[in-house]
Amino acid sequence: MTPQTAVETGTMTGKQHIELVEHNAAHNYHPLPIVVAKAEGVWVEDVEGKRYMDMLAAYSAVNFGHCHPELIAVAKEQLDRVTLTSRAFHNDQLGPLCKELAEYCGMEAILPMNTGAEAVETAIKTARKWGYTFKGVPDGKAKIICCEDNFHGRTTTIVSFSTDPTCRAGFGPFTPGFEIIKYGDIDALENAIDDNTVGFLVEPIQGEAGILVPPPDYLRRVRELCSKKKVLLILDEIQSGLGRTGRTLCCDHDGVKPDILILGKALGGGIMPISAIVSSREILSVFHPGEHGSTFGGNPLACAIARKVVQILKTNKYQDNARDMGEYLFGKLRTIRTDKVKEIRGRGLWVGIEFHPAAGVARDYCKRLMNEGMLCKDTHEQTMRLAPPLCITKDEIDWAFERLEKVLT
Ligand code: PXG
Repeated sequence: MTPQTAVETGTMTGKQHIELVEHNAAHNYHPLPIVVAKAEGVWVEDVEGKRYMDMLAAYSAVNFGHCHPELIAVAKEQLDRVTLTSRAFHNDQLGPLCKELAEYCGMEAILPMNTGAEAVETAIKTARKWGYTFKGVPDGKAKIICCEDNFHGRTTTIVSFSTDPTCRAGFGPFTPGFEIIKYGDIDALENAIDDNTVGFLVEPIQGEAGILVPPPDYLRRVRELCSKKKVLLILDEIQSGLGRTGRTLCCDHDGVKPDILILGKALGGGIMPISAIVSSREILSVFHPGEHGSTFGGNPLACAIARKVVQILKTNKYQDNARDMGEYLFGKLRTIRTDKVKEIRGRGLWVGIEFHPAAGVARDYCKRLMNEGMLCKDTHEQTMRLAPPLCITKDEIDWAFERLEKVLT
């Protein structure tokens, strides 16, 4: 069958699907050659009916598993009621979500957006305006400190403070107002803070950098320093948050509360993009009508789903399973005897396996695992990331481990 006929009859092979993307879409990704047609829990199925275990969970956007029945039910119910009002009018899901999410995070108020990058942009605007309003920073002088190897998204401002040449090259001129310091280095932060510093934007564990875990007391000391110097601590928990590390937020491990918390990905239950910054009423009071927003931000469909996500999180079921299955998986990984692996690190169900340069690139291992029926993804050249949906069972970990052991040794 020719590709055109196959498109029309909906009977395309995986190869034909990939060719369509190659020919008709920008090449801003390099996906593994699998075409998913449906999914449930930790399993996905390709267009030819082959099943794979998903050990990536859409970079933590599918923390509660694919097509979680309660989330799908809420989405379907909301689809039949109302999906979008814009913020020109109120809707009956936004208010409840704001209260429920803010309270659940132990904070006071939220500002909803859609994608993670939008929420990061929102945090940047908030911190700058807060600096001018509450800290007396001269207009146009606000400085935000960020870390080397950060990943906070793809907008022109966000790539302005990226240190990854691939993210930046060709996209200048860049937004000023950011200073980059070494991650995990408290002295570097102390030295970088000046009178015009309004915020420190940081990931509690750096995901895209390769699941880099900072020194044990880092976050606590960052919190103390930011409080002492009147600098907003802005934690990007878009990937680390909502159960991934075995606690609701990664910063919960350290008993640290940020001034601005950034959430995204799993907040939409893997169904709708919804992100938010969560903060205090005082900090969020910097915004007045017209100063910030988004057509879809706070839409009732996404809010209804996010409300169910908060309810699901309140059971602690997924956090507990991430902790227990994470310990189980790390325990098993440590038994592997191989000279290929340089380091295994992470927290909860978030694992980075770094290969020695001589052992080849991580992508090759991901391809081999794909052939064994398991999907995961490399980050940078040498690190493979495992981040399965948090509903994964012990038997499923055993299944995954068999394949990992085979491919790693
Ligand atoms: N902060 C962190 C820590 C992230 O991991 C973002 C912000 C941006 O979120 P949005 O929703 O704007 O992508 C992320 C995103 C990709 C990709 O395809 C993105 C992430 C991880 C892997 C791939 O751009 N993380």
